[in-house]
Amino acid sequence: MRQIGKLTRRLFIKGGLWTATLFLWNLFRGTTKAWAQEIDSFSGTDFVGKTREGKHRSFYINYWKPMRRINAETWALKISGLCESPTTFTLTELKNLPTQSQSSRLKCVECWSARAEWRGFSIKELEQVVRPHASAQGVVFHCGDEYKEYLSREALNKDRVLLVHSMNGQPLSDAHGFPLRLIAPSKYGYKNPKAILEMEYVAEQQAGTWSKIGPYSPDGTILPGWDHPLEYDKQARRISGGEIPY
Ligand SMILES: Nc1nc2c(c(=O)[nH]1)N[C@H]1C(S)=C(S)[C@@H](COP(=O)(O)O)O[C@H]1N2
Ligand SMILES: [Mo]
Repeated sequence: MRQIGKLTRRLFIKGGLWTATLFLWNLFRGTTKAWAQEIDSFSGTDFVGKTREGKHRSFYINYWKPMRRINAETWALKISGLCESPTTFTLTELKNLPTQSQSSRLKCVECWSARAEWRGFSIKELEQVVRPHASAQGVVFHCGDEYKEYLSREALNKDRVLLVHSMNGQPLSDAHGFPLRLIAPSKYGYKNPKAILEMEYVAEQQAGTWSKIGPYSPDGTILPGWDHPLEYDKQARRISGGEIPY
């Protein structure tokens, strides 16, 4: 009996210590977690999947995966792969490049389209610096939400294809691809990658995220058919393929 008494007492002491340790550990974890949330209130974007809850009501917002908010101070556009001088550009450097503005319509394969005024620069401005090799056929865009898209250099160097940092007179919002996105008006929305982290010059065409998961062409040129502009009251319009003129 005395033996048993000793044993339970020992177990109790050990168990108590263990419980206390667990308690303190959880307390510590709890407070550090709360503290981390306070300094990083955007640890996942609010805009995963598809929503029309953004500031620009004529747009659906589309993000492939939850994403950490991009910090303008620490973000830099990385240019890698087949080029003479791979380098990085800060947002300030990119904003200092000669800018162009254009009004163009973004059309998703899921019917809708919407128009905005975009402001940015041509890829030529970057290519003068990084000097892609002759073997570089195209660019893979790596995005903050692990979205990936490929465009040929030929497509990227066309008129009205811009890397933009501003939408309707404001810096791009997180929802629409802060700090930098591609606008290629004759291609479907999925060829307009947002929240770009890196541009990688590659030798061969690669399938992007969307053409891997859906029945969508890797090339992504808008085909003749119908469009449902969100700001035109559900009135479907005929389109003849390529950039939408209205
Ligand atoms: N990084 C990233 N870019 C992306 C997408 C995405 O999921 N992630 N979706 C694409 C698709 S399918 C469309 S239609 C447009 C939508 O642009 P918006 O969100 O500015 O309306 O973004 C494109 N760019
Ligand atoms: Mo889309």
